Amino acid sequence: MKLQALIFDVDGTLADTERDGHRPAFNAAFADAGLDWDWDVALYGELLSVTGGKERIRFYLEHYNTEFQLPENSDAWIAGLHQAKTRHYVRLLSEGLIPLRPGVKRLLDEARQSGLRLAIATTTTPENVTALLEATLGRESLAWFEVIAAGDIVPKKKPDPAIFTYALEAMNLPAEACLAFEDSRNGLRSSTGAGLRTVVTVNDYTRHDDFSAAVITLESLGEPDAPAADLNNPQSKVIVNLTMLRELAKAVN
Ligand code: XBP
Ligand code: MG
Repeated sequence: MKLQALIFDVDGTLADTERDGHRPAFNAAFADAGLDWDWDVALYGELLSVTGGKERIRFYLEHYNTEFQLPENSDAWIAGLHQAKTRHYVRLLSEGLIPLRPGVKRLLDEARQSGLRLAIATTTTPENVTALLEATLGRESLAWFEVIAAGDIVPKKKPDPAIFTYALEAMNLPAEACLAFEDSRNGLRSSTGAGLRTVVTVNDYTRHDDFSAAVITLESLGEPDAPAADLNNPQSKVIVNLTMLRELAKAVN
């Protein structure tokens, strides 16, 4: 089937947001609340096994900080802490410290010029998506994406396929007409669970994950002056463009 749309994950895929964005934002919110919790780079890598910030805080308390006495209304308490984290995260992004990953802007531009439809399917909070797009591509870029499916819009977060299924239904497209872009094992399980062929671009937190279900696993989308390594074929360096994506969209897994 002809390729009609590209569906992008956000964290780790559009930009390397986790280590230097989400992580310090969580720590700043903890400090504001008078908590002495410190999520260092290594611990945060372990906590990334759970998607969703609120879910991640609860997982931390259940597995890494079991002494901590949660207040009675723990859902509301965690939600308040997480709102503070979102405020810090949006501020960090607005400072322009987190760039898009190589090839992202180039590919979005090419897709728009060719009339491909664009969507986002992410676990992160909607404000975070807006802040990233505004800070990196300008305010008008929000309108490039026909659907921005984010956060608690579906009852189950990745690896559940619900968020990708939601985006497909909102676009009224079958999975065979689309490609997904992901950076993590949980993300890949979600996209392939929705029937989507998926291009994976790894980052330092995810490069050792099992990506055997991806149509291709790359270091990044690549730029003309810095092509990206194919992790399963290290001699091959690629610059992901629409010609290549149309071929991948035909690939049978
Ligand atoms: C992203 C996440 C998110 C962010 C934090 O996963 O797991 O939880 O780390 O965002 P994916 P919130 O890239 O697979 O969508 O704190 O806003 O939940
Ligand atoms: Mg991701």
